[in-house]
Amino acid sequence: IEASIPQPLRETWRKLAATEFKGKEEFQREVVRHVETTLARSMYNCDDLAAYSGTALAVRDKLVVSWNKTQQHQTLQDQKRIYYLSLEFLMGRTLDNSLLNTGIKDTAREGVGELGFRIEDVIDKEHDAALGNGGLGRLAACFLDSLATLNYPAWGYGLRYRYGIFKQEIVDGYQVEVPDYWLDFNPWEFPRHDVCVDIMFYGYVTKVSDNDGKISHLWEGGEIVQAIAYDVPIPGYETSTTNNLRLWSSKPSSGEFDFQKFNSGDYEGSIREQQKAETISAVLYPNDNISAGKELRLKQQYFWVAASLHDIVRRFKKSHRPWKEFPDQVAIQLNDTHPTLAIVELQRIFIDIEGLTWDQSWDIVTRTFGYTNHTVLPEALEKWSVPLFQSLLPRHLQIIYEINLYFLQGVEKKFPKDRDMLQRVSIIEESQPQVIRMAYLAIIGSHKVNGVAELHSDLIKATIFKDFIAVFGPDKFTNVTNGITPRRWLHQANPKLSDLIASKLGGYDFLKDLNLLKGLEQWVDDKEFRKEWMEIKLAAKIRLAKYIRDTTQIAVNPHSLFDIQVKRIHEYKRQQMNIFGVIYRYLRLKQMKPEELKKQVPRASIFGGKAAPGYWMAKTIIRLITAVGEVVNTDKDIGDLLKVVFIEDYNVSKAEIIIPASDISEHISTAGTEASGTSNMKFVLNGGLIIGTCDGANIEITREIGEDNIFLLGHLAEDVEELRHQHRFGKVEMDPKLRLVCDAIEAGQFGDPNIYNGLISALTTGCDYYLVSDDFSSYLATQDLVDTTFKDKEDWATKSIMSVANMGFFSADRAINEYADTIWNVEPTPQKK
Ligand code: 475
Repeated sequence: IEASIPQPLRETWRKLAATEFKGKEEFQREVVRHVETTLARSMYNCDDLAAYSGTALAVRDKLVVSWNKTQQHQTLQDQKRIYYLSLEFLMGRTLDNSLLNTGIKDTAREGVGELGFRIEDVIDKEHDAALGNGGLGRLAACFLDSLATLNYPAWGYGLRYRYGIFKQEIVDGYQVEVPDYWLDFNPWEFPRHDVCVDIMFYGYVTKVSDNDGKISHLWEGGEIVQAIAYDVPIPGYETSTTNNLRLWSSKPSSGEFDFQKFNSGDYEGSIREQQKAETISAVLYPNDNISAGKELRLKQQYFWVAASLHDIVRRFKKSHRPWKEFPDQVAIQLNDTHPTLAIVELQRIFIDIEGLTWDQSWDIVTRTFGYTNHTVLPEALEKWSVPLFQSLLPRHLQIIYEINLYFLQGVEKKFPKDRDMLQRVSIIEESQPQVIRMAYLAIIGSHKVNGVAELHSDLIKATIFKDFIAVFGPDKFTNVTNGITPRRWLHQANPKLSDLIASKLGGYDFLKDLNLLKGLEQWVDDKEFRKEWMEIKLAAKIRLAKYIRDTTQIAVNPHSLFDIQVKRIHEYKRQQMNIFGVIYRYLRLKQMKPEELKKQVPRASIFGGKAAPGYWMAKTIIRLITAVGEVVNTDKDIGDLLKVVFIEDYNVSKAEIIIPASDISEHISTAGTEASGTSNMKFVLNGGLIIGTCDGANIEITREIGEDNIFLLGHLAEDVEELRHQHRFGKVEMDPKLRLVCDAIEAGQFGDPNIYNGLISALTTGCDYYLVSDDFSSYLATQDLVDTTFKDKEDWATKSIMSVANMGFFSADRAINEYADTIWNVEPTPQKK
């Protein structure tokens, strides 16, 4: 590449090339330049928001330098790249993260300080990039951070939604959804108007045969929408590697503008088609762990997958290698089944466009893909109706039928005459109408399938994918336990704790090798250290208490036990069990004599999380929480002994304030339902203890930190089936304590009881599918144990420190290295400085 540009020209470019910051003064000059020129403001009208904008633009300019270098370097290295396909990237804010990862936070703090601003206020002006629902989307964001930090050549591919997850407002105790228009000012993205791909929908397929009688398929006559790339730089921590996240935005293709209508005066009609094209990337579906099956969602999936594959294939073609080397250059990871169409699309590209045979093509395809499953909940498993597919993607449906045919022929050979088996593993489910089981397609088209925690990976093998073990053998299925990035979830969210740890471990290396935390064990008996540790926790609680007072007017005592459950509201996550427990506590307190009351541990029960807009039961749970708060928080008998708070609009930036402030956090899903959970890891890494069920990653957290340092409760996954069976046959009496709670609700102690009919009948006539009744007494007893333990401040501090010291395993870096080793077969590409 070098040689193609004449020497003198090269030198001129080099001399003028953009460079990294050389110090505070240059940083300041750049901030002021952006405020004065890019934003056309001045010192007289520069508020916090303008200061944020100027700072972000200055930092962004520098990110671009390492970003360009990394991309050039990776292209020259020409080795295998990882492509992480995810419909969700829950990034949160970028400025603080960029400052920390590039090591210029101190410069920035001083720099903006001298310009009259506090860096915290500036950072706080940024709008979250909330292109995700919950765990799956945030995992993708943590993985991008680790991929860059570990110098893997990796790209994320997603959709550039104009509206991210809705903003939640609480009005009269109920959730109200407000659209999240976040693109007013987004300095972190770079439109690539030159990178655009035409994507077709609908149309028809014709068979044509050439002179040799070779048959090929033409898919034509459909509607065309254009995909435009927007690139987001992803800087690693303390490395020059800056990877790329490419998000696709939809717009009408130039051919779609209806000039005839326009000329005849129907201006509105002429732009109607255009608007239709733009709706594809307009909005993120707000469902977590549920598949809604809407046509627009399928359009989003194909649009994003087709654009991404076009890009990947184009990049591969530039290397002029033979097709069979494709899997040596490309690893594509499917984040759940949302991008499963990529398997079909790549097969289509190879056979319809590049002229490979079916077998050549299928071999390449299956060596390219890996599939990660994130849930066993039946309502979350994607199934698309065949008639919908037939109309939207007729050629893809044919290919799916063919994949299924060859697959079933193989199964038939292995299990002759087992018609039941054939029906069970078929990609097509024989329902009315027929549906396509996307998870099965993803398994068949990938070389590895993984779950996200040990229990979960075992469960998928034993239940939903059992037959596929028989077909493919056990080696295709594996586990990669989730992890979190310690950069955002410790260093950024809790800088004081990170600094204290660094002071004892002799530096910040633990942020890149989290196992080094083990060194904290040596300090567990150090008086001064323990004191500082607990002071940092208290400071985080004071900060959260202030936030709660400012936003809800509720005064919580920072010395009370902070019991936090923040996550999407879902029956399987059992926020209802938590609030029932709070009600039970309240009823008990109301019965106590003054001398007894004095012995109680004051508590603040803090909730946060969004309910999917159409999820009635989840919304009812929110209403019950706010209603209990209204009663309890104003009860003069109770005072500080119990406060109930619902924090509005839980998101990534709020998580950064909330998580460092927990004494205890709740991860109490019905055993076997939460695939992993990742906030459990974040809370423990910040010195909070957890109360939880034997579910998801709680089990591995227990293994790592020791069972003395976690409060486990409830039945095991292996008991669940039998318990549900008993409920269905009416053999379970409701737990008497839960009965008391239901009676209080039904008596109207928390307002109109009719509101909660659904919630209560789920426990009775609804057969208590999530087994709240079965776990309730265990839950209450364990909460009592939490109280007792909390009274012993020294014991609590020891548990907190020992837990953090043993959390190394839960770094997303470890998870990414496992993917690289066992699934992608990729090596890091570090650059020399
Ligand atoms: C699990 N989301 C957590 C986390 O592995 C786990 C999004 C769109 C449509 C349907 N579902 C989704 C999920 O399924 C999801 O977020 N799953 C979560 O993935 C990361 O830690 O246990 O519930």
